[in-house]
Amino acid sequence: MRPLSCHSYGFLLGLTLRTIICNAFLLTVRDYNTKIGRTMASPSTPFNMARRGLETLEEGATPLPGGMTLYVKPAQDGKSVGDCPFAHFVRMVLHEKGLEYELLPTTQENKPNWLLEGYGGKMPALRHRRECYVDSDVIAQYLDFFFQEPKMSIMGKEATEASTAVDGFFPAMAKFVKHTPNGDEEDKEKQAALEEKLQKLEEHLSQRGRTGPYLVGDGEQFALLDCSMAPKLYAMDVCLEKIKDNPIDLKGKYPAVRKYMDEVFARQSFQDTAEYGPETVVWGWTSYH
Ligand SMILES: N[C@@H](CCC(=O)N[C@@H](CS)C(=O)NCC(=O)O)C(=O)O
Repeated sequence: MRPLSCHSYGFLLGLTLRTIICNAFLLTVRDYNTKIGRTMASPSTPFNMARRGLETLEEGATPLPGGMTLYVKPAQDGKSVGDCPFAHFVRMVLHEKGLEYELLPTTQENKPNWLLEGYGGKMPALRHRRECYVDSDVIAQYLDFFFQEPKMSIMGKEATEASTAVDGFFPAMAKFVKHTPNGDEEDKEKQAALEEKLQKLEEHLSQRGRTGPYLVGDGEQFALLDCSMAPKLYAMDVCLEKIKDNPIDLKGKYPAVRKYMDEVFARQSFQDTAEYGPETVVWGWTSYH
């Protein structure tokens, strides 16, 4: 048997270190999800990547910036960016961290085989050199773990409180927006369910002692949770006006929520990533009707 060269030892050391770091990342994600009571999809690890159609690693212990491609839902034309709030969330994190990436709106027909076979074709999918992650929460935490500036995940009691305040908002909003016709009994029930969630968020944002505009703790730190919520609130804002005939007076009934929405919509990372605009949001959401 040929002895291992220095290069091989370096590679093995790099692979071992990287495995340890990736596993630390996965444990952090699991810990975070357990703390906020969420389950997660199984992301790739160095050991299962080969099975998932990706090449084995040869680089150093920690991932480097660059070489990132984000596969996202396309708009109606099949080429421009679609209205996916989960993809928008990931893009906001990338922009907050100043990370460069290639954006690939991808139709079902154009999905690469490794994405279809290894990841069920799920999007958003972040390919980072020889690794791939799917599920917006997992991607966001991957980015925050390895590219720490600015640090955007906040742990502990304050994070749990903020997560609880937004829990169930998106499903309630989606059920209301997808329902037709507007104004029937079922529609009113779905509106009431959404308003319950808005009230919970209103109370959270109106708590005494908050000094900043954002969701977690005193509201001073812009966090992953804000990146996750901003596109979902944007979808609600557009759909209430353009699809549901303005049934909820946000400014009058939920002023703190309205103020929060205006604040996060004005954020540069949101502005830079909301190019799909209201028309695409309406197209996306009316496709369920
Ligand atoms: N739980 C997933 C949801 C992702 C999702 O629903 N993506 C949809 C659009 S919002 C999508 O990309 N659909 C197009 C496709 O899968 O081809 C996440 O957080 O990433």
